[in-house]
Amino acid sequence: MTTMKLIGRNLSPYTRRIAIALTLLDIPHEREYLSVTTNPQRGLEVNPVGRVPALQLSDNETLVESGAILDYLMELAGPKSLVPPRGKARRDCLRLMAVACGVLDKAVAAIYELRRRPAEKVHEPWRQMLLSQATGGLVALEAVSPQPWLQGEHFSMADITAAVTVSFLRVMLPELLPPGVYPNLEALTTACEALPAFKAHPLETP
Ligand SMILES: N[C@@H](CCC(=O)N[C@@H](CS)C(=O)NCC(=O)O)C(=O)O
Repeated sequence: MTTMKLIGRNLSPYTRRIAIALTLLDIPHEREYLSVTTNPQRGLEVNPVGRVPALQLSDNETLVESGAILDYLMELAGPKSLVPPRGKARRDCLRLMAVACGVLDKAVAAIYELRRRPAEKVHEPWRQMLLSQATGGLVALEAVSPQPWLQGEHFSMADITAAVTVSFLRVMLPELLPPGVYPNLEALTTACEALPAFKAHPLETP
């Protein structure tokens, strides 16, 4: 294998942020649109913990975990990196990405609570706890107030991660985004989704 291969589908926001970064960085790649829900066995073949995304670099090297995959891609990108190289700007970017991914982790867990359990085994207080944690992250991101991006003039992986998060929630957990509550995040997401790299990897419907 000579071209790297991104494994995972664009319904996964963790996968989608990698796909968008690959396109923005002009890194040639192939895709395997794997759903680990319908094909858990393949998920375990590509990642010991059966999750997407995975990035296959060669027949004997596969990266897992979207943050670790991005670390590799940004190293490859050098000066075109979508994460600032050092200092406060880098720390801010990593923190914003972590908050957005935290929102996703909690939202995905809340979705699994409803979709993966029999109705009589859903523990509503736990689901509400997950929703309040996800909301905490959204409120923190909203407070950053993009101008026009989360890091001012510098578009970064923080914007990509926040936007794929909001787009995913709009479809999968709209109760987390009551109309008018997150105007800054809504505007940021609209601006990101208008970019060709986002349009090249549209969110899939479940
Ligand atoms: N922290 C991981 C999260 C990946 C993740 O949770 N992916 C979901 C798809 S959105 C998945 O594969 N879920 C299957 C499972 O956990 O069983 C990352 O950033 O890559």
